[in-house]
Amino acid sequence: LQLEQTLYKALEKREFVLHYQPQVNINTGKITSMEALIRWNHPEQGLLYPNKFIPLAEETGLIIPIGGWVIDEACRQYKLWQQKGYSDIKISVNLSPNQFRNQDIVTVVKQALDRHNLNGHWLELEITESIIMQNVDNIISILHELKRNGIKVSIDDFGAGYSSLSYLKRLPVDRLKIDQSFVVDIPVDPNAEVITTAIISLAHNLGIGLVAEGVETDAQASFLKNRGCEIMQGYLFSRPLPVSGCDKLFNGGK
Ligand code: G
Ligand code: G
Ligand code: MN
Ligand code: NA
Repeated sequence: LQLEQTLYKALEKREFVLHYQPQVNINTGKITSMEALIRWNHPEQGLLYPNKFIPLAEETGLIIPIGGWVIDEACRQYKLWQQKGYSDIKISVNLSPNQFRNQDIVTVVKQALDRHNLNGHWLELEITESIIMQNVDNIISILHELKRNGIKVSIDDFGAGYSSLSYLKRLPVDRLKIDQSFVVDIPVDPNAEVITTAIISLAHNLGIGLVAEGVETDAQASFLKNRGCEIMQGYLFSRPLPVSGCDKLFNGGK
């Protein structure tokens, strides 16, 4: 209960911050995108990770204003990076199912883009399989509307959910993010390798892009690279960083 009360106030007290984790093209070594990941600077408990408060935010409906803040803040920060000349990088933002259900998400996103004078093609929204299974027809029309605005959509934690593969050919999604639960077991678990390989060939054959998540070792990176998955995210490249760390990263670690 206490956390709920302080969560309610946290937005107006400006206690949320975004950290960012790069996605890297293994063949060029270049950063292709930065994923925004929310943290809560709790006055007593210190830096809290999303697993501590996002479920509560979803239960209480606070995810709507918090999620709106995330979209706006990510766009604001991204604009600053663009102005500093860090070009050809995209920004990725995670969305909760409730944001699709209870909010005119297209309007919220378009207003944030307009406010910061950004073209939609710099923005990627990460949705989960659970969003898709709720109301497929409605989701399809929202995704088409996002696409008309140039906005990219990826399916986060792909393979970890319980949705049918048949939706993939109906949905205008740009990328699958291979769930880190598979990547983490490469090369120890042959099943993880088989599943990862299958997801890669599924994406290739459907003409959908790919990102592998949770890449921690060179062995994992070369396994993925050899199978044609060239965009990767994980501790091997960088942990999620506060803005100050991102600036260092863009400037080559100095
Ligand atoms: O670093 P990490 O602990 O940030 O993220 C844990 C989980 O929290 C991930 O599943 C991620 O998708 C989710 N998450 C991180 N930031 C956000 C956010 O801004 N909104 C939502 N809905 N989920 C987020
Ligand atoms: O949005 P998503 O569910 O993809 O959230 C990514 C989560 O994975 C965040 O909690 C992030 O901190 C975490 N993460 C990112 N890279 C790695 C990694 O290489 N290893 C592990 N264990 N976690 C990672
Ligand atoms: Mn994500
Ligand atoms: Na994920």
